[in-house]
Amino acid sequence: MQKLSNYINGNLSAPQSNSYIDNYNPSTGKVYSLIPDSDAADVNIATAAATAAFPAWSATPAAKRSEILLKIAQLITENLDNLAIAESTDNGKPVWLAKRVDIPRAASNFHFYATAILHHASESHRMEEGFINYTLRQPVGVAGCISPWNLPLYLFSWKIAPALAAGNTVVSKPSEITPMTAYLLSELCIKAGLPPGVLNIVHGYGHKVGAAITSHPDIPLISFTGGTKTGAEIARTAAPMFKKLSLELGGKNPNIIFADCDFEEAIKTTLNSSFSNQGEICLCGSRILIEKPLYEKFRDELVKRTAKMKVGNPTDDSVKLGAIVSEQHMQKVLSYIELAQQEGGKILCGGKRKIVEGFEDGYYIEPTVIEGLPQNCRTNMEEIFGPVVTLQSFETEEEALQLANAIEFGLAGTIWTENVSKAHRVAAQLKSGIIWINCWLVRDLRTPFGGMKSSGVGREGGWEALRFFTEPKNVCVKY
Ligand code: TXE
Repeated sequence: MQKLSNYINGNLSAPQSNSYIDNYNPSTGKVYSLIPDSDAADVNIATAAATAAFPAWSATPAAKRSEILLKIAQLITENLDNLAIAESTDNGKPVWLAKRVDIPRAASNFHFYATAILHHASESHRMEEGFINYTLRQPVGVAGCISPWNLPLYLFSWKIAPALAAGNTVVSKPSEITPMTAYLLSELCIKAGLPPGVLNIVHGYGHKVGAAITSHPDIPLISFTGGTKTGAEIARTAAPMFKKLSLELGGKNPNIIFADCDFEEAIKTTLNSSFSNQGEICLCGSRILIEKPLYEKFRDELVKRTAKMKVGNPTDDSVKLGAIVSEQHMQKVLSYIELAQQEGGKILCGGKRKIVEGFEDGYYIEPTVIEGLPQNCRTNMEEIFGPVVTLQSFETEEEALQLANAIEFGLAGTIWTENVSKAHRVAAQLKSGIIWINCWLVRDLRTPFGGMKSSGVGREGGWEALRFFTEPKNVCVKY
């Protein structure tokens, strides 16, 4: 069985413990590879390598750093098919989705920051009294990057590309549930000629490797995407050490559908925002709020189309939903469907584990639509992170906003209306970091990305990420 390696100081190596964790293929429920069960000892070695590599990498001209990162982007593109299959095998998502979204986006992340760094300029402030200030934006040092399992290479590269472009070195940890494409990336980094120690990838559990990264005194900056509970734990560790912190956490995003929307567009996109990637995207809309006059028509059409969505073998191109990432996560999602019924919800379609012929042990769930629940129940307040959405109706704009904002999360939201004034009015009042009007998940990498409230702290994307991964220093000169 294939054994993955850590990537430390330019070498592919076994963990110090020499022990391994089973890696499951969620579409079959079978173990198919082994992941290093690394611990603090490996993180210490990786951090020492990253610390040693920092002076040379941060002094490398941006154009040279850019060249190497562009080479990595090119290698990702050349290996698109292999990487997409690997991502699907590890995560359960349809291969076509990984080919169309995950892997091209990973290449774009490197491409974007490799070129952005060439345009990264800093500010200067002249004072009338004969002084001039300029801001030096210097790389911070060793950046700790911890990423989740839902968009494995996409989110892993979203962190390490700007960190490296800005001149930091990195100690990173992909999710232990989906480590494969990060491992394949380490092979590509070697091919691309990334100097040893610049990027280190340590595989293993969050409570061992992740905790060792967040508490390491020589890692002054942490970028994390994952669950809100884990984010709170990381913040507790990092705060007394005064680390720079960027946290992208959970969501419970509303889709606000006004009666004057373009019905067909709203339905089509809502299907996507509900069930893309099996609903395992922090940006998925999981609470669909529909203006009363449209409620029944919208509900009936959504349910009709949801019931027709094909769930199954992720390598089948006609499949819309693949497998849920792990047995544990499948059980969590199913327990929320159970809870929704106890709370008085009515299942309009789906609601069960799906047994797929030939893949009987795989972790599949039927796309599920639920109605009849009040906003203040757990089903409508907590992140489920699976193919489950609830429907609620509202009568006024104020009520829509009140429902939309009545949660601890504030990551994203969509607004559907043909009334421009109303769209802007509602967008301004939604307490979320990202709003889409009459669309969903349209991503321009220049825009600020992140959430409010329990959805996170800080923004990444565009200049925001380059600002986060650098330390501003003001230099004041008398002339
Ligand atoms: O995430 P974890 P889990 C949400 C979603 C999901 C819930 C829990 O609701 O059901 O979080 O998922 C590492 N110190 N999202 O438990 O554990 C871990 O190894 C440092 C939303 O799988 O947060 C992995 O690499 N690191 C989300 C990463 O954190 C630790 C995507 C994320 O895993 C750690 C995923 C620790 N103590 C889940 N413990 C999104 N925002 O997109 C774990 N990790």
